[in-house]
Amino acid sequence: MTADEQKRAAGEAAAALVEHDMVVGLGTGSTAVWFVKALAARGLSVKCVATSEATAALAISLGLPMLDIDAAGAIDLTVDGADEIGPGLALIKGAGAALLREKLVWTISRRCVVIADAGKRQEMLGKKFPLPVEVVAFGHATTAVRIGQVLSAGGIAATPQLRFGADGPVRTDNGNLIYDLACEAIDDPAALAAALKAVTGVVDHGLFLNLAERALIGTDQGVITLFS
Ligand code: A5P
Repeated sequence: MTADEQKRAAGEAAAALVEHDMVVGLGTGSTAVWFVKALAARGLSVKCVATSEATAALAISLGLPMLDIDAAGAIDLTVDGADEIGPGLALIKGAGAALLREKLVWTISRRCVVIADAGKRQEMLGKKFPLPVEVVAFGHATTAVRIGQVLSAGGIAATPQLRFGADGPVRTDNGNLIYDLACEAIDDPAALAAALKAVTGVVDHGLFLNLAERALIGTDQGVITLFS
């Protein structure tokens, strides 16, 4: 099975968890796309809250009814991808630069299900994927220096790298910038999460801790479920 086939299997398995009349959080990224398509194909009476403009556009094109996050208030079930899945279902997210809206949706969800291909599982967070941090544009280089100091204090020798796309620095849906932190290993995700969040200018980071209720992982042997 290719990684994309595994993503599709996980997304379709997650769509089977959705019930009539639920408010559903729609994740962002290539795995979440499979979920959104499978959910739309079920034709349930649901309302959806999107975690990015891209996902909203896809969902609307498929006829899914959308709800503003503030109108939703609470969400029954959110399904989203991840870049790394570590012990206890601690996650790194944000390769698609949607981490802030994702976290806003996840934190008001009764249940969060992460969907992924098998390659996303890691024994320790940070080994494979850089940790994204969303930063306000004003003074961002100064904020990056302070992020570097936080990393040094935590024994992480990484220099924050401003994320670029084809047209220059990547802007998030919220107009902010992304710095990527190639941590190599994150021994204490909770401590790093708190220290990053305390830096003025940091809006949020891609560490999603104690949020996922379960993971549906596509593997060559089928979709396996991991619980937190
Ligand atoms: C979007 O910002 C991310 O958090 C994605 O959910 C994550 O990068 C997973 O993306 P894929 O499903 O494309 O691997």
